[in-house]
Amino acid sequence: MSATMPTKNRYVLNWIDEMAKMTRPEKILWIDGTEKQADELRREACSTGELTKLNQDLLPGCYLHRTAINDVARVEGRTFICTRKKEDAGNINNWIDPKECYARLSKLYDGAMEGKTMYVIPYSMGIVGSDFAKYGIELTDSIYVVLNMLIMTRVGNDVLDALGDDPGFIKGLHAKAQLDEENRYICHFPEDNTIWSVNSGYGGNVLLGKKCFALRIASYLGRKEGWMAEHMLILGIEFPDGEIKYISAAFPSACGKTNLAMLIPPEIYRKKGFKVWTVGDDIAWLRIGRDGRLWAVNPENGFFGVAPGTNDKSNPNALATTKKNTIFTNVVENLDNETVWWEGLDKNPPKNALNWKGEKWDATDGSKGAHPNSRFTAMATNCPCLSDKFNDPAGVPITAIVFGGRRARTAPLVYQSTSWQNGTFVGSIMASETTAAAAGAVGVVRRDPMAMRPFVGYDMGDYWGHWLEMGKMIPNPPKIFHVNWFRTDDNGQFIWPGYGENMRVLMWILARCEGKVEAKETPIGYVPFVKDLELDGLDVDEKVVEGLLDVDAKLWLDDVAGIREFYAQVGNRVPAELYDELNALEKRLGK
Ligand code: OXD
Ligand code: MN
Repeated sequence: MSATMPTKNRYVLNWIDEMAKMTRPEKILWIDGTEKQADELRREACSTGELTKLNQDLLPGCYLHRTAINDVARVEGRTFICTRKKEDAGNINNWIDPKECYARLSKLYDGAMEGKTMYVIPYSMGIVGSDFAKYGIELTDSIYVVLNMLIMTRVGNDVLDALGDDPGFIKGLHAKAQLDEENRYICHFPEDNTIWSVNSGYGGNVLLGKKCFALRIASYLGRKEGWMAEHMLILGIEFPDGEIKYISAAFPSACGKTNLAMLIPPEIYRKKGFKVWTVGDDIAWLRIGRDGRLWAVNPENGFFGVAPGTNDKSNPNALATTKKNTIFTNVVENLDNETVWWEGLDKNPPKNALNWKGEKWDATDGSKGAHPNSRFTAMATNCPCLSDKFNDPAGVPITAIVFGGRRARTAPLVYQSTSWQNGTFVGSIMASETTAAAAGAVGVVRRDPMAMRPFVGYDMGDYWGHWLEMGKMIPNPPKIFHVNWFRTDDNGQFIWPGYGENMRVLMWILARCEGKVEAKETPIGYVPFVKDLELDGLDVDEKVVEGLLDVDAKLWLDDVAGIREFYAQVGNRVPAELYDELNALEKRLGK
């Protein structure tokens, strides 16, 4: 490499040399974070068809990308945690011995960048130079990855300056190779600070700062270093007197995390002067502050949101966020005005259009135009309700942690755990059901503890142990709650209106944190008295809300049996304290 290198860090340079020897790119380009360089790359990507420039009057700075048809989502079955000892990866993760994995993938990377450019992306998760920040370098042969990373993370030479001569950076290697599904691997080597991804071009598999680093590797580092990396949104509720209380919340995919993070308060609150501010929609890094509270940052710099269903009712803030400098992936291309469309945007699908595969498409044929997992990648700073603490290196103090799942019957609208240990238990038993709404049937339960099932970079039992340890170390911990927006009636219809109305539940949660309201004790924890939920302006009967809050011991006893099975699957590192919680719950339920 030439003398014009933006760093002298020998760990960085030696590693890049080694990776380049294996992948053999024609040239190497350092990404410097400048608009000038990004623009050249956009131009190049448009010339090869990797990107399509959209209507710059209607959607300034916006582009469209299509992935390969066989490459549209994260691939949990091809995602591996490669610790030296299998038991350290645990039973929930896929595992390959690191030596074997390096050898297997080296063959796939061999010459994979021949005739191509290797882009070197120095990036920071968190604000460069802050206590929370962690640095990574991603090597990739994809301009799409570069342009997405420029939105989703903080990229540039200041990252290299902040890293200095330190070896402490996450080494990420990505090559599209042949996009061969059979040989697709998303591999994490937490003991080596390394991520190798090959044969994919889909965001969740290749934007290595996101799930791979900020959750899988970071969760491992968090355990070692005494902090937490969680699959959580962060939002602030501003009271009329200007005080802001922050909540972080973990939900499995398809439970409306981005919508909750950007919610518009119902009129009753708006009129009084309440506001909601978004700090993050997907990932939170949490540390104990000097004041003894738990403080959170969103380590990302943008949103990689699901497009379908996003509209000016469900999430006007997200929609506004996508109106400039956004990369759309796998949505419908409107050929008449060079804009984009997706199912649920509005009721006017374009007539002259291409679907996500790039085929001529018309909604009247009954097929979907956008892929259900089509995405927008947009700068956080585009978001109208972005918190002014988004760029605060200290983060925000968390008052409440909320877990949520999609349960047709079992979980009430909201309940409060009785302690940090009990709250950890509540997180560990989180679950979502696949809904068979039409038949009114209750679906299959998938346990997704803390919404981290696909994202913990080590053994799940040890991860729960880390939660318990953190609880002992936080002098003034947040209170822990569970919500369920998804209870259904006998016809399979959702009972609770959801969306912005969820703020009513968040307000009860905050009131509980401040000791302002009493609650009803049940076997699973504290649930609200209906009188303490703000129902004004809501078209839901008090009796119905009463029903939403009930705890059916029979259903919960069935659940206890399911939890036992899941704990057995997690294996022998499940902390004894969680079994104590489970046994005590079973007893309280009357078994
Ligand atoms: C996810 C995502 O899959 O945030 O959870 O993309
Ligand atoms: Mn997510």
